[in-house]
Amino acid sequence: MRVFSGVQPTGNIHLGNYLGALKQFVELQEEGDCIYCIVDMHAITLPQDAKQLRESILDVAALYMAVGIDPKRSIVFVQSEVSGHAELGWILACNSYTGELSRMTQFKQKSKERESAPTGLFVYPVLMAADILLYDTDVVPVGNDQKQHIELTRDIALRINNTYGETFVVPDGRFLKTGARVMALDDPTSKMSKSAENAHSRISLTDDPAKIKKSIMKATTDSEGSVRFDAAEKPGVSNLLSIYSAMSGKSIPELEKYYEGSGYGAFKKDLVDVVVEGLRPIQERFAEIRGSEQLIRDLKDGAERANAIAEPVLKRVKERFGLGL
Ligand code: AQP
Repeated sequence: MRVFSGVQPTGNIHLGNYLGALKQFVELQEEGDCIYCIVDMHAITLPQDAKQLRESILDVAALYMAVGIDPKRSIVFVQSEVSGHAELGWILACNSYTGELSRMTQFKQKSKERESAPTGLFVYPVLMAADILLYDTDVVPVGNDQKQHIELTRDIALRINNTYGETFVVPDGRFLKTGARVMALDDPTSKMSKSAENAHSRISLTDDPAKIKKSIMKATTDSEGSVRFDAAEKPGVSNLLSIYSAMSGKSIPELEKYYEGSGYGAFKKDLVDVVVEGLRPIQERFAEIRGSEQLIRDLKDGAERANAIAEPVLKRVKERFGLGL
């Protein structure tokens, strides 16, 4: 089973990325052949500071390894180091339609905040399809917010297979039950995001205990005062319960029972401890890996190994389309 997924280096990985995607990345190493990418070309669909982007690429790579991705067992690399992504992206762009891309909710959300949206933001899902199809991927572990993009990838692959003959493996998304959609702490109706303006809307994996405490204690709840899961009526408390459950391994009913009769204060304080202790070993490993020269060596080696898989796939696609000599 070939597994592929990626994270954008648009800031530090947060609990949503971790619980929705990265935890699966680590687990899947037991089951398949895993390729994990730092998708820097996706990051530039919105303006980035070049110096900051380079740092973020290395931060995300070190965080991948700090949460338990083994760069020897899996392939870890930076997207722009393998040119096949851009090449295949163009071929897929010629086989996708503006109508289907206009329906992507992520594009609608991100473009509505600006006067004029970059073309790259519009074709982002096509590049994502190329990332996945370039490696004959079977399974794509992602958060729920990526469901629509995975569907589009499947549609494009099937369309090309039907028109040009068997060209691509048609991949499946893999979504978790708990953590698949972690919501913002300040607004539990929108997802936790790296690029949201309010830093207290998220918990980054590298946040120190004081920041974690402040963000959780400020988190939006409700006036009812009872710790119970009800995503529609109590989205804030339900989000905190999901985070608590995913970080501690305790079930939501177990937590509801434990906090029966106690207010939000005690619940939030315990959640602070669970998150701080859960992130401590990751932060210790991150500090070691981020400063090491081995990190760059692992990424270079990863790009070579990724390229060795991508090249024959791209050759096959070009042959099907009659491209080149
Ligand atoms: N809130 C979330 N809950 C669960 N999973 C999430 N993911 C993102 N946010 C949540 C999953 O994390 C992986 C990497 O996401 P990404 O960096 O490629 O892009 P994104 O989904 O756009 O993430 P952000 O954090 O919201 O970044 P910005 O702010 O830059 O757009 C994906 O598998 C995603 O599903």
